[in-house]
Amino acid sequence: MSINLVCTGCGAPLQMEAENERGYVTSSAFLREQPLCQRCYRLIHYGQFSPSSVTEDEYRTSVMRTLARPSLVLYVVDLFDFRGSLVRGISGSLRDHEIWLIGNKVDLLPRELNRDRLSAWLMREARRQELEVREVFLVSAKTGEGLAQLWEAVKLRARDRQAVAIGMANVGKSSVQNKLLEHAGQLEGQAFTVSPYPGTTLGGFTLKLGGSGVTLADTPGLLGRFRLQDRVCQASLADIVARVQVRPRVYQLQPEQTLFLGGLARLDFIAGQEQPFVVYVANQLTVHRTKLAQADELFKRQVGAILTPPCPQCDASLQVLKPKNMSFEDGKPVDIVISGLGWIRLSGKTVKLKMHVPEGVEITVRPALGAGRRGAGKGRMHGSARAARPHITTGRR
Ligand SMILES: Nc1nc2c(ncn2[C@@H]2O[C@H](COP(=O)(O)OP(=O)(O)OP(=O)(O)O)[C@@H](O)[C@H]2O)c(=O)[nH]1
Ligand SMILES: [Mg+2]
Ligand SMILES: [Zn+2]
Ligand SMILES: [Zn+2]
Repeated sequence: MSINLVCTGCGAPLQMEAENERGYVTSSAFLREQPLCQRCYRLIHYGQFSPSSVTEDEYRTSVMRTLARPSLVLYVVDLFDFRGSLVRGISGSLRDHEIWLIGNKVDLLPRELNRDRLSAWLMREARRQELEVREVFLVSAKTGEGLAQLWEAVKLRARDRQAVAIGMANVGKSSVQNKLLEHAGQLEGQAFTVSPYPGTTLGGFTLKLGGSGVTLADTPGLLGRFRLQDRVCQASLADIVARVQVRPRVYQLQPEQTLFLGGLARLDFIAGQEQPFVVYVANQLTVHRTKLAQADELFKRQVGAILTPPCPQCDASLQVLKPKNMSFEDGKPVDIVISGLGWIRLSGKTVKLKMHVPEGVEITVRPALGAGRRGAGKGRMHGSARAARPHITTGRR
């Protein structure tokens, strides 16, 4: 029997035949007013996650179907991994709709990053991706920051159309939608299923809010081989995803020194003057400094042990790092961004480096995010005015 209904948590079409496939629902759960599939049930009640993700084709079909109605697109990005949040090749499909860029997880960013400049930067980056963004909101579905404003705006401007959350897996689409539900006063009953693992939402589906007349739509996210958070195992995910505000770690390095970010990325300082390298990764990730001459040997012996993640359960492709030469002339500070892991801020002094990451993981370079040398501490700051104190590690070995 095929049932013409979807799970009210993840959007998967419900079915009663195959227990191990998505959308499986028991007959008693099916009879509930808001049926939940078994996968959502286990996730919500026992924290058990069964991996399942949509293929690129399924993704596009599901998004296109959702966007067939007049929509206000809430394009959700994870501020900690902006580039990794961009859905490749989707701009064309969004062209007919108004787009708002929702920079989520703002709670993770160090406070030294000026919010106004961040918004302006997001707007520029979006334009570069050919996204005609009308508004930018910086929010945190975790702390609630910025969500009252977003809800007010949605309520006002999405009466005659649905507000659809779009974006890569794990950026927080469902979490943001749940916060909007909360602001709408719809606390009980339905909620979009959320989990720490990418690939939670499996289909596009809508939820009409009583009272306000607003309809919210959630869509699945895409996974990408170029993002580390989509490549590590479930246990290692907890080691690389930032949970609280990131504390920048400053390493004053001399040439011929190496930094390992866990065992997933490695920076070799080949040539240049002694200078600071500021690491922005999850606080719980171990950063290890060593001599360049010893780095190969250390990696061989310690990958999966001191240099972890990857762990033995992670995909074998993560146990091999591919080198890439990079050099920078004297100029403004830049960030080297490792998709799904974080970034390293260079001082702006001339430098020759070798960056190593697993095959396929994207490395990009951007002007240093937020405060540059002069801008630090100036301008309007939201929230606490105190800048995060960098943690300084000296050049001695
Ligand atoms: N620190 C922080 N974590 C967040 C925030 N919003 C969401 N998360 C976490 O990010 C993870 C993913 O959240 P989801 O809402 O399931 O993300 P999604 O985009 O719907 O993911 P898919 O359904 O897999 O595409 C969960 O662990 C959330 O708790 C935020 O503002 N700050
Ligand atoms: Mg989701
Ligand atoms: Zn479900
Ligand atoms: Zn692992």
